[in-house]
Amino acid sequence: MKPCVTISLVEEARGGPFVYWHDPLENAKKAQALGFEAIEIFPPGPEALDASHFPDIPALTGQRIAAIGSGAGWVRHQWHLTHPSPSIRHQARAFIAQLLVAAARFDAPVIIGSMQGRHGQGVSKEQALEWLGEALVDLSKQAQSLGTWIYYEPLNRYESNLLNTAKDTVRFLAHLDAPRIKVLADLFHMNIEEANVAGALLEYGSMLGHVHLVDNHRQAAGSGSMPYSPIAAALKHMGYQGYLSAEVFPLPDSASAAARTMDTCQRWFA
Ligand code: LER
Ligand code: MN
Repeated sequence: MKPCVTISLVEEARGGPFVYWHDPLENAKKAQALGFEAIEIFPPGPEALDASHFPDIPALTGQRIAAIGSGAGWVRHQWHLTHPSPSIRHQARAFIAQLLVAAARFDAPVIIGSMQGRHGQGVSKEQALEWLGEALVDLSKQAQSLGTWIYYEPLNRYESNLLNTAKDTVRFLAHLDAPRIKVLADLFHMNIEEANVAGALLEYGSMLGHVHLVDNHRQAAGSGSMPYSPIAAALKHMGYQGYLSAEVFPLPDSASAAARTMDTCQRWFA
């Protein structure tokens, strides 16, 4: 399992759970000094990943880009995949498709978290899940043609009312013809929704593609009360070899949050 940290490039996401902010190359170097061989980027849009805007971090530092977040489509534009408006749903899907192309430059999968949206405002749960499924099938095809992946992230009930648990997520994805979708397990969301986080990770099995490593209060892993021993045992049992990416508040500051994450990775997940 490989430690990773998040870097947000989105001013409108200020106050959000990202370890580092802006200046991707400087922050990647700071993370590297602490031992992080990978970073996860939260860009404002696909153009922010162009060669003219975004440094070739893999070439400059040797670090991998573990994943690219798509949540700016929601944070900046209020687009999502299950919105009542067909044109907004279309814009949401196009935004993610453009990110897939931009991220392919780094062989990086794209995350669908807050862009999944929610039902309500005249949209039934069945309808919203149908739209979500159609979008995932289509985006899976686009990911396949680029040789990359989508990470679908179930959220807690306060952020989405579509799929909150591993049980519901596994059942939903199993019925889709979307082989390029994997699951992103965010321990913060799971700690709210699952009776047993380690057991829920085991339910994902080979569907698991990425992990957001975080403590129960959205701060750095190891600073709260999350039980990492059974979680690490479950991931080891599954043979999980992906990233443990710190999506946490930069508290008390970015450097301390990153260092605490690295300690926790070495203590439980090495
Ligand atoms: C996205 O990764 C996520 O976990 C959301 O809760 C962001 O706020
Ligand atoms: Mn997350």
